[in-house]
Amino acid sequence: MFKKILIANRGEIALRVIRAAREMGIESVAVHSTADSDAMHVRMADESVCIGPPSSQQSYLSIPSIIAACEITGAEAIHPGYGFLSENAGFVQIIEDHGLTFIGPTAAHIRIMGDKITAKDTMKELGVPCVPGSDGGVATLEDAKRIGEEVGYPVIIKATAGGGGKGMKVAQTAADMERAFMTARAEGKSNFGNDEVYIEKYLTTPRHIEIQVFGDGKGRAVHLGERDCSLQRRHQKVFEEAPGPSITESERARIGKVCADAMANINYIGAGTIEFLYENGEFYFIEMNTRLQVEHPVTEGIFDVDLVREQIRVASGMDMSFTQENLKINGHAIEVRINAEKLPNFSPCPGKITQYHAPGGLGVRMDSALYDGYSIPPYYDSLIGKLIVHGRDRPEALARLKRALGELIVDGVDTTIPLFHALLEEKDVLTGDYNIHWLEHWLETNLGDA
Ligand code: MV4
Repeated sequence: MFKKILIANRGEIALRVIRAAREMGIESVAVHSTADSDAMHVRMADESVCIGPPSSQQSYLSIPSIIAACEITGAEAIHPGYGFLSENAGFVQIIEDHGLTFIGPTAAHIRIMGDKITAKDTMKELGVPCVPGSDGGVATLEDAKRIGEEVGYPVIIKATAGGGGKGMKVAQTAADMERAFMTARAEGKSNFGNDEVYIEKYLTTPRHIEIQVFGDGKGRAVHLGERDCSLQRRHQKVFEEAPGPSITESERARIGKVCADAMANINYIGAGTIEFLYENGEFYFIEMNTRLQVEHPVTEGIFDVDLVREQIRVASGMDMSFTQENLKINGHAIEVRINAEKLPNFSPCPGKITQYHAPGGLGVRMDSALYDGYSIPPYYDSLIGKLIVHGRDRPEALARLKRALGELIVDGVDTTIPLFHALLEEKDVLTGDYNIHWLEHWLETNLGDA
């Protein structure tokens, strides 16, 4: 096992990793920008290294600075958290070239899943059900129109290098194809330097269901059920839960096994998430994320596992501490993302926290790097906390969420807390009857959010 690891991240996820390391008897090294000298992850780690000025580009994304911080402190492995360098295959290669260990998948797996066409080809080959559409890339408008007719409109054109909804255009009819195809290509080119696109049948009212997988890199892999992350605004998730309210035990077992077998087959190592659209009882693969995700705590809640501890174990060559047979779901968990944002438009709202009080009690977990007097810098993501609740069933988790939100105090900046108070009054949220468009419709109707 490692004696010391470096966390190439900030905020709540840096604390999350430091905590797991400490419980394992591993020393932690924080890195930080000059804007984060007073940040909680710097205080909580055993050691810290300043790696650059405020801009992410010159600090949390600066590979030479992070490698140098490892060499200075003697850290043997790097945990990337999520975002920043977590899905950067070049970073993984450089880490390995320096004789260090990346706590995450191989550069090859990151590369495969980072290119959406290659990811889909690979998953299809492994027996994972995919959205019907083009086999691979579509180079010309003629081909695009032919595939549109074959698949049937509406279709969606997606940039192979895309993500976060960029480079994605719906064509409602054949007449719409030229505009959609050209725009998707142009967005792929300008955002990612890659104009290759592919085409899928457009599913109109799906849920976003993602399967948590975990591999040991030696041919063993398990699944830890699904999360329903359908409540999103502009591709930013705001409310996530596990298990999915619409997923039956037999569906979970079936799609879970397909995913676990696929990961075993490719010797996947560490945590991963296989994203599906779910409509009319069918799962359709869209993408795979080769990292620990923001919403991983809901899965930890219902399976009573520490996913970060498992990531560190397998990265050091140990086995996972669970098997598929001893992974059993207990109850229901919900996470809400507390962002420093002003409603109704969710505009970022950095500033000084004049008072912070975290909720507590049975079944409540607050993952946050906030403290009284902390100043949220304007340079990074607006996520300032995650409130995760667990109950014996969904109604109990919802009641606990409402109770815990009532205890939570974040003064000094605007936050998304009022949104959750309002959502917990909605029948569709209480019954779990929502899809990927529900929240944007609700925001338009109730807050006038464009
Ligand atoms: C789709 C889709 C409908 N049909 N693909 C959005 C981000 C990217 N990860 C995939 N996305 C979608 N792909 C087909 N074939 C609808 C979306 C989509 C979406 C997916 C998940 C959660 C929220 C969403 C919001 C809008 C569109």
